[in-house]
Amino acid sequence: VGATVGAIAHNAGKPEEYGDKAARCPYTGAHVPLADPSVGASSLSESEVSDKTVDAAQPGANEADGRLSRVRSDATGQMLTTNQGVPVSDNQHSLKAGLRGPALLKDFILREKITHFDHERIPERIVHARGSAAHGYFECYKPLTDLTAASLFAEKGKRTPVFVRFSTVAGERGSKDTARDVRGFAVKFYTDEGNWDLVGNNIPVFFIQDAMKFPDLVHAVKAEPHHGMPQAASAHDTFWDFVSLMPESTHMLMWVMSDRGIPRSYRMMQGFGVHTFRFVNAQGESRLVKFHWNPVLGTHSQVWDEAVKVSGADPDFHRRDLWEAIDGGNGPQWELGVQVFTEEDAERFSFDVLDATKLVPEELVPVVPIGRMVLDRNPDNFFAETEQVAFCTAHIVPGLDFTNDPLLAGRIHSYVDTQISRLGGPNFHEIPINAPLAPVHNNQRDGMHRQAIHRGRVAYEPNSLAGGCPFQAGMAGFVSFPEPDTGDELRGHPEKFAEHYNQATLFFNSQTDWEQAHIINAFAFELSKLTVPAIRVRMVASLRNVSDELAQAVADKLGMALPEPLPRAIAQPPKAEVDVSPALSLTARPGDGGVATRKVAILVAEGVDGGAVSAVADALIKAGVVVRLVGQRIGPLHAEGGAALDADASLDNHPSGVFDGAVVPGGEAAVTRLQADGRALEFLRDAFRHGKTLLALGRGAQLFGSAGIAPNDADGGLLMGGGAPAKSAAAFIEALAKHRHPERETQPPAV
Ligand code: HDD
Repeated sequence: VGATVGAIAHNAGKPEEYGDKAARCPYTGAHVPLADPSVGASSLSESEVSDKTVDAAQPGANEADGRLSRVRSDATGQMLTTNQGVPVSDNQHSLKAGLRGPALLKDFILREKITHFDHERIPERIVHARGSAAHGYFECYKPLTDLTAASLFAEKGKRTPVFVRFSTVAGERGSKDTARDVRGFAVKFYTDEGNWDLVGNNIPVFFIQDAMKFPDLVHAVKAEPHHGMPQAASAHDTFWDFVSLMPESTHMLMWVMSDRGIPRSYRMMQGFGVHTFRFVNAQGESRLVKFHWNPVLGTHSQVWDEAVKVSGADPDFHRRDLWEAIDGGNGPQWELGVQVFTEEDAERFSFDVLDATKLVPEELVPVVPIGRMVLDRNPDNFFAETEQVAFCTAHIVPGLDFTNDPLLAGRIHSYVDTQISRLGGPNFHEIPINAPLAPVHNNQRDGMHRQAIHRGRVAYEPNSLAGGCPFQAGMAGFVSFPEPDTGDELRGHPEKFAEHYNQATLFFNSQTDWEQAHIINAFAFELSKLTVPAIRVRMVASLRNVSDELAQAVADKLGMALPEPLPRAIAQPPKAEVDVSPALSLTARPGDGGVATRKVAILVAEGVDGGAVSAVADALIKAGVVVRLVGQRIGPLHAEGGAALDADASLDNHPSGVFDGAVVPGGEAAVTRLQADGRALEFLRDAFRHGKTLLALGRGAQLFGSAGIAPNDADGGLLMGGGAPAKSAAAFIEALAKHRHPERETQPPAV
């Protein structure tokens, strides 16, 4: 017992838990094969689909890493110097005129140190301020040359380095990870024809249809300007005032109020390019395209009570989760899928594909997998990479193009513009994390913080003095797709943009019972926080256009009468193509069935059954689970019979929210101690209420009884053991793979 458990005490065994050393060195291009990626239906032929696992992985996945090594700095074994490289003799004392005398102005060492410190902060992003990022690569399944000339899709097995940043939207840089919010999913592809930034979200639609409204939306959702509250929350008057006056936001509201707004992990959420983009092939032919990232681990979320508690227990919950998974060699993977369709297809749809508040149902156009993305390396420095990375929707490469989506048009301007003030000038493309792998040659010169040293006397074009260089690429360069003339200049929107509710209804009707219940609870919670009742009434009136069942349930929870439906912009909305889209439920993507990187607590106290602890811990670690022995305090304790154990977490520093499941081993003395510890009872009640997988061994079942949790055979996640620990552990692992057990939920919670 001591040996096994000792190995996981105080993180000493972390490498073994997460994988061996070799797997944790992705720099050499370690290739983790994709275990049967589960994605939606495909319109590719069978041979094309079965062809998608790449047989010959190319070594050296992260070319971008080599480029960054040019600027890496490592002080190991080095002397302390000033910024000018002058060795510093004393870093503890400023220069003074006498030991008790005044500090001297000529102390350039003190002044340089303080001055640099004074300027360490840069403005945070106006939205998506809080985020976490990682390096990795994208790997193409098969050539897509018939559809696009984009070089990253040109060859089977071709790898393109990526840097990906996930984020919340509303909170400030230091806010919590588990706020109810949209999550950013921004991917920078360092292609060999320049950088392509696919700046998406974990939700396939957006709140508004036109960039003209974006500053208003953001002002409404951010902390209210008079008192600076609330932080990282949409549950306040100004947000609901704005969205209740903006019916086009209703569809997106459904997604944000669903469990999509509180993901379990960045690794377990989808990503979407949101807008309709264009693929353009070498012949100049174009198809419309929507981009989808589907996580191999499946789509999983927290429940609200859990998200609230985890925000206190670990405000860095998602950042830590991503970092630890990559650090341990379990870098997350997504499949990139595309919905490809023609302009003629689009014209037939009941909605406008230029309207970012609408999605294209997968039943209408299937999602076809075209490649996979693996994140396998953590940044070396948060500021240099994660903070300074500058994503811009304007960063696009030959073979891709924009459409006339009016939201996208504003974005093409906004991102470049914002980087100029955020990163201090127009040369932000030279910051190492932003610099393309493709060579850069143009006549743009100078500006703040210029790094390149341009040679020669020619900085204009045309020229003869430099032989005409750099010369125009002509058709080999980026050629904008010739969009046909679309009419007179005017302010307004196309007719189909005026239908606001069909897809909100589609989303609600496509959810399971428990997902619908969570949506109702979320609306009721957010609206309960409003101080102006009229806003609440207007919002519930709007929900009547989505579903009377939803509106009534929300109204009941708010103790209010059901208002008349909000008048619609169009009296006769077009009939939607589909009534239900199973792909919109979180349950559509259960994941690969594995439990690697999931976290499990084994509750221990003096006198615990050490044999059971050891057997269960062994089985879990073998399955890739991260195990913590959670004690009444951290440190050594004695198992039944005297064997030494070491608790590497405590009921105070690791409450149940940070775990995916918990095990209570037997051992009479231990169970008696835990029965008298309110924290242990609270731990189990929370874990139960949050739908976690729970296992009791031997007398451990008595602790559940004390917590008010009764055995229930219908609950697939409540295993009251009885059998041998190893056998129980196997059943526990199977239940853990289901992520959560919503079938036990009652309204209000019984425990
Ligand atoms: Fe945006 C950041 C995603 C609409 C203006 N946005 C930002 C980030 C993501 C998105 C993921 C963070 C990038 C990073 O990690 O650095 N934004 C979206 C999506 C949208 C969207 C999916 C709708 C489809 N955004 C949108 C509009 C505008 C902006 C309509 C302005 C007209 N977004 C910005 C910005 C930010 C930004 C102000 C803030 C920081 C930054 O760009 O670099 O320019």
